[in-house]
Amino acid sequence: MAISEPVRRILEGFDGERPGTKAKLASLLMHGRLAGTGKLMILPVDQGFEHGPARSFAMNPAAYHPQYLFQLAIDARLSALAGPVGLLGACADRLAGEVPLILKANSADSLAQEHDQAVTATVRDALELGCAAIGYTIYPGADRQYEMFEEVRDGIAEARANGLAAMIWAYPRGGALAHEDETALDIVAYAAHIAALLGAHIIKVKLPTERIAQHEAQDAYAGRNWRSLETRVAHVMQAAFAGKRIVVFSGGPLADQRELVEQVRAIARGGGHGSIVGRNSFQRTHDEALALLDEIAGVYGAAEKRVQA
Ligand code: FBP
Repeated sequence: MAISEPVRRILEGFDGERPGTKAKLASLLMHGRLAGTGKLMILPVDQGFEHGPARSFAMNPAAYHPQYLFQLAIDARLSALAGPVGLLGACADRLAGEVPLILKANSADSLAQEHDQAVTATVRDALELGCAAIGYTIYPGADRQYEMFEEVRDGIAEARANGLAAMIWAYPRGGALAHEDETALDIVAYAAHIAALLGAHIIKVKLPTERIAQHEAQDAYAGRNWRSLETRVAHVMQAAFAGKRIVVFSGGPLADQRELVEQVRAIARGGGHGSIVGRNSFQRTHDEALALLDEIAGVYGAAEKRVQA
């Protein structure tokens, strides 16, 4: 596999990393419609765990079936499918090699009140499933954040020792954070930075708002205009080791296609590495999802059509 120049530059940002882990990052960056562009489009499907099955799949019941979700990622020629061990295990053997996999190795449900995640899979599971990476959620700000950081530290160390890449879903919440603080610019940038410091190669955050939540950070953010999403994305990239870590932005709840594509344009202009779009993919019909993902891929510079002539 020849590595494109944009991907080579991204990999240089990981100099000092183990060759096996860098090769896994290269395999993600060189797969699918966005292969070689330096951008990623990932389908995450852990919402059944996080939000419950009906809230996740009732809108498009085909999506209750793991094979539908695999096939969607394959048909859209996405960079990867991310999900918990049971979901990946349901189809990984039959569809081995058709789409790179990221094992979501911790999970939470919305039945609990505490902001915490249980470790629900191991590095061994990721290796057996043929995954390129293992992923964990952290909740910076939560009362149990330090235990989560320690669990993730152990998981990432083991993943790297076994030649896997590591991804962190960095979602501030809980503790003293008000709901609107979770997506405040300073808080999202802080969460991305913590994820980079914990050793994540790929970091997932929500799109930041203009809000600055921390009183102590007001001065540091004063005197700049944060009105454009592009500028805010660029700041989050800065917080991720000056753009040396791969940062992808989440899709969020089902939204209008035009609005989503506008957000993707801002992510691209701000130097973000791509999108991780779950509900907005599998809560649409298969054809509508492909149309949306095609348009997003076009914004990120996909060179070829999804279905080759
Ligand atoms: P979406 O594109 O559906 O927002 O998926 C991204 C994701 O990170 C999922 O992996 C996760 O289940 C979900 O968001 C969590 O969303 P929330 O924090 O809003 O519960």
